[in-house]
Amino acid sequence: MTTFSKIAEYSAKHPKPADKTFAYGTAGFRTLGDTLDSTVFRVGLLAALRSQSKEGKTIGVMITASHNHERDNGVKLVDPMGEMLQQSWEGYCSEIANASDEQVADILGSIAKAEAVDLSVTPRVVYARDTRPSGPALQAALEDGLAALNADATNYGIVTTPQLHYFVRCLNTAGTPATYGEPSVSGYNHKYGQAYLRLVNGKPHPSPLFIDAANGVGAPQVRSLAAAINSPYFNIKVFNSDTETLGKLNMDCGADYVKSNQRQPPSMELQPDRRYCSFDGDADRIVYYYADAHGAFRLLDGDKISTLIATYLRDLVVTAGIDDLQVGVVQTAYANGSSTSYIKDTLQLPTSFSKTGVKYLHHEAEKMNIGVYFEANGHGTVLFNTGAVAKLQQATPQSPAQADAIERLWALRDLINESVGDAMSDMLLVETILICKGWSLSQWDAAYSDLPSRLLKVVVNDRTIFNTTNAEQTLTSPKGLQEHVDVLVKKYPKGRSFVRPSGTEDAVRVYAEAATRADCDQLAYSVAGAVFDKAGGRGDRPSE
Ligand code: G16
Repeated sequence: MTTFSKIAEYSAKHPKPADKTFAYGTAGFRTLGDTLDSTVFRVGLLAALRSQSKEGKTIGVMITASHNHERDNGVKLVDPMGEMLQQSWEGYCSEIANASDEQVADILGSIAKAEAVDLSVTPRVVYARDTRPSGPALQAALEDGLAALNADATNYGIVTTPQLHYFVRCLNTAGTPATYGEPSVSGYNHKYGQAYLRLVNGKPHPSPLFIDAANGVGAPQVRSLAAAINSPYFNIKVFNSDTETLGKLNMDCGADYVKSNQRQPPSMELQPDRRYCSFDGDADRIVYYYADAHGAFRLLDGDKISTLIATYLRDLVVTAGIDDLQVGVVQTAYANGSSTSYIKDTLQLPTSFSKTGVKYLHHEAEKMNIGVYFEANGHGTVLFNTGAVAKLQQATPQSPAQADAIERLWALRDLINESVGDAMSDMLLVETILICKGWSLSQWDAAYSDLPSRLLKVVVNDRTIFNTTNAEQTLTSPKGLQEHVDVLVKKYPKGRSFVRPSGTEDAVRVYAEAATRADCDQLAYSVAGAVFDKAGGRGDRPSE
């Protein structure tokens, strides 16, 4: 039986900073790493309670700030199937993170009561962290939270965020028909590596893939994956792999840098005909890029990845002769307008839009038989819902081609990390499709042309005054700002722009696209300027 008797003693070691308010945002708590001690301790308590509320299923805790600056850190909970924490519990996270030190045990008790938690169940929690310097101290705080509730806790060390999600799903499905794999790094490498080889065997060997690992945990982990695959089908060269030197994580490298700046990391010189990709700091995002015939940088972001995957899956479903197996795509407001038109008009696949945050896209994708979801920033995956699995099981092939397509769909499902967006699993999926089609990156890129787009950040005094509706594309406050944005957008052919507060950084994001690069940049900077002037901009006013 869990008692809360030890909480006060442990809590005293992890006092909450009086002047701070914490909010469980787009991807958990994210802020300066050295302010998060009390929050991570309390997340440990809540993780244990969450496990008890799920009859002792294993809950995951990941300590990471992913794409954010090295001085930041964060923490998020992973639910039993490896998915993001159920949204109704996010409020509890914020509530307990902001409680006074003396209130912690009482609040935990009231959550236990509200959720009718059986405190006699043994809590099971697994945890891991990325390579950030604040990680070890935060891990110790988490361990105190878990010890205070006598949780059965396992430390998975330094792994990628998607690997932790995978372990959680493996642990909770072991011995069931939904068994997912071995809950270890070698189990992960084996599962995804073998599925990859099943799909590409017999095809021509690819040229090397050049990977920018953002100086993060993706570097050692992708090398370990390559060692496990141990085949000319996976020949990689890893750049930006320094996880030891302070200040290097995500600095002028990584998926967020490449997507936001629309250029390769300065540390990499692009050669024509080569394939490049970038992970982010915890390897849950990936973008591809190359130099075109004129040496110009060309980006293949999350939209391009999702259209590549959706096209391939749609073609396999057609070849398999499974008529009513529907493939759909979920995007956010950041999706390039050209990608949305391509999915709707050329591929003729259903699309739907959700708010930013993979937790929202994931739930939208679950409604589709095969739901491909990606954010433009390269964060996404594919889900096969129970209807899709049943249809695949019932399919009776009438020809060798149909049998092959069905087998490939099963192998693809094994290649995909369905618990969350995963740079390494997504990379193997993209490589598979390129190898099977015999495509270069420019052939992939030729499907449609992106509209010029620009993503800017504006630092303001208080980003909580920004509220949105319409999948975060329309501001409802500050008063009058949306009307101003609308006037600016109307000036530019194919113009589109929106403003939303970030859930992971202390900034407001401005997205713009338009028919030409010059128009797009003018629109982006005029909207960012309006935000700065009318809503308490801080620091330098955004300018081209
Ligand atoms: C996280 C979320 C993503 C989101 C990104 C930016 O990514 O998991 O879904 O797109 O933050 O969110 P925002 O614009 O609210 O700051 P990551 O890679 O940092 O975990």
